[in-house]
Amino acid sequence: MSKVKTLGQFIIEKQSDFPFSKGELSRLLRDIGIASKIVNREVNKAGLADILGDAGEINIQGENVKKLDVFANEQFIAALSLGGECCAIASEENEDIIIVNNEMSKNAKYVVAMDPLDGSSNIDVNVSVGTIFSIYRRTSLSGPGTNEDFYQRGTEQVAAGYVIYGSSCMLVYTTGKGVNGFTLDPSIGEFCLSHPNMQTPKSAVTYSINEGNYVHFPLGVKKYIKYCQEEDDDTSRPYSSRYIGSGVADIHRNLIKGGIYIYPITSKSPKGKLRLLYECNPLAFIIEQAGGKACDGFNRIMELDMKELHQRTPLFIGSYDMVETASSFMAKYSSQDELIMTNPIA
Ligand code: AHM
Ligand code: MG
Repeated sequence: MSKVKTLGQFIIEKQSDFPFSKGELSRLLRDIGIASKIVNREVNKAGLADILGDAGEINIQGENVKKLDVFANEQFIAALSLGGECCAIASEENEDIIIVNNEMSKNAKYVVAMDPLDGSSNIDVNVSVGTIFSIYRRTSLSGPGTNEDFYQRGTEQVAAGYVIYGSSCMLVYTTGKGVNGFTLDPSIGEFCLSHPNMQTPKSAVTYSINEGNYVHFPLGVKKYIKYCQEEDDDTSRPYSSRYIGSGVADIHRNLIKGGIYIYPITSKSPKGKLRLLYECNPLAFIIEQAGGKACDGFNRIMELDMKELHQRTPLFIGSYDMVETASSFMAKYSSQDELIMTNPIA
């Protein structure tokens, strides 16, 4: 008898956690798993196929779109549309929501927000990239999904997860009852439970931030970085600096080994760079479920109001004590007014 538990088996087993569920959420997670496997196959052969480099478009965030971004976006949209459990999709790659308006989906209960290929600057250099997803119950009653269905706080997420296309492919997700990680076994084409009940260390010795932007950081972040670099035996400082530039990969490593990831406001990105809906909220849900913490420097990420589909926010996320310490530097040396002044929607 094989001891391997596949993602499909695990999802069915866990369905009993939701006594009134009719299995829609399980099928949605299954659809995401299928799209991830297809994207992983393409990521693995990216160096061979003609899918490297720019697709020659600029996305709505003003960044170059890579061919794999386009491919991943299409795959996830196709899987979610055909699956019949989601009535609208919000994607980093699309300015407006995608309304799934086929007979099967138009009255579906859920909406899905996603960053189909996070870390896109790393695609053509064989460095890990990822997909992030976040699932909400719609707030509109029936018919096609609406923008308002996405304007919910992160605390309302029913499930969230990410896929990391790394040295192995992993899918990590939560439905609010802990975090579980599955590794793709390419020989059988299945995600298998490899990291049950993931917990992140309360404190650790790694900080992840793009220090190239140092001069543009708020004083609280500059002071915290200096604190990380000071010598102190009791707290094992100086800490190590690790920054891949793929948020999913940095946060996945920090989830397992402990650490803090920060993307603060900078004068280049006065509202922060990362997006609340499909990057920060799902990552915050996972990290909190694993015992960590996520804030914008002052406020809990999952309690921020959603006012724009592609809203940006600063992000401090990771080991609980490290995020607390970084926040205390923000409280001491920076002002929440910096966020409000530079962020008219805050
Ligand atoms: P993307 O979704 O366009 O790939 O941007 C998000 C990424 C994060 O994954 C990563 O941590 C960060 O942006 C890197 O930004 P920078 O190059 O400014 O450090
Ligand atoms: Mg991203």
